[in-house]
Amino acid sequence: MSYQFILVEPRYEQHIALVQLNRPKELNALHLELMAEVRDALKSLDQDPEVRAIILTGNERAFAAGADIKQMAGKNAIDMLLIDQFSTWDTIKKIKKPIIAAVSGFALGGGNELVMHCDMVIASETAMFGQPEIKIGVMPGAGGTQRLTRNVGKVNAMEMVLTGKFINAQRAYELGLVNRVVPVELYLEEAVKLAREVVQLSPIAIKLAKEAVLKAYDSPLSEGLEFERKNFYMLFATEDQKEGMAAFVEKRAAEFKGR
Ligand code: DAK
Repeated sequence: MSYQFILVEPRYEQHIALVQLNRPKELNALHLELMAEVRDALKSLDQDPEVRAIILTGNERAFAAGADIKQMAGKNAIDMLLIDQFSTWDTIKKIKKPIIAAVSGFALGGGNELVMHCDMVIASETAMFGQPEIKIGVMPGAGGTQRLTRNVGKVNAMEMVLTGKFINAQRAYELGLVNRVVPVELYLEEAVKLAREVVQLSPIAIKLAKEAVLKAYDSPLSEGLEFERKNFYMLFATEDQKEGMAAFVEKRAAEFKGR
């Protein structure tokens, strides 16, 4: 597939794919065309058996400064409804392979919401996170009020959503929005290191474990525990479970096949 607004390297490293948002002049503002490409790329990588983890990144100055305000400015409610951007975001939400966000610079509005669709987040010291929609007369529309609140708690989410103020990488770390903060020249490398750890494990166990962790967002504890239990049992039907446990007993490295 060829893309205009993103760069995609399905074989960035063994089992690791890289997707880079690429509208640098516009600070990677997420217009509809770019989001459609992100959706298509992630979907295709999700189906690519060689890929076991995906890194989503921008550039040093911006991960993404939000949805494209210039594209949205003239729209009315019916236009927005008919565009149905939610189907794009819903597809991204359903990607089964782990996605690691490597964030530097601005991650604002839809940019921060896209980060929150990822499973782990490495931030550069220069990263800034925010939901500034309130400053342009609207509010978060791609899950910001819900995911942010679950991630950072009510009062912190309220402060970000109701003032539009940005937080820096260190504060994002303190609030649990990112896994760690590294010097700017290392953020992509650190994301790759994290991906390397994941891709050597059983892809099928990773997939079912990701699904179970995400279930915690949507369900009461008892339902989530039931779900976890079923996925846990299911893994005992895999070759990877036999291989992983045999390798432990035989004191050797496991060779996982994702079956
Ligand atoms: N949209 C369009 N263009 C943008 C942009 C954006 N969000 N952010 C930056 N740009 C453009 C600027 O217009 C400028 O373009 P030129 O004027 O040079 O042509 C260029 O990028 C560089 O930006 P600045 O000159 O402003 O750079 P500064 O360093 O001075 O400032 C900034 C950087 C990030 C603080 C500033 O650009 C800024 O405040 N940007 C807007 C941030 C923002 O408000 N973001 C939230 C947008 S609303 C939904 C899904 C998602 C959403 C809604 C619904 N559904 C599924 C329904 C999301 C909504 C949003 O994200």
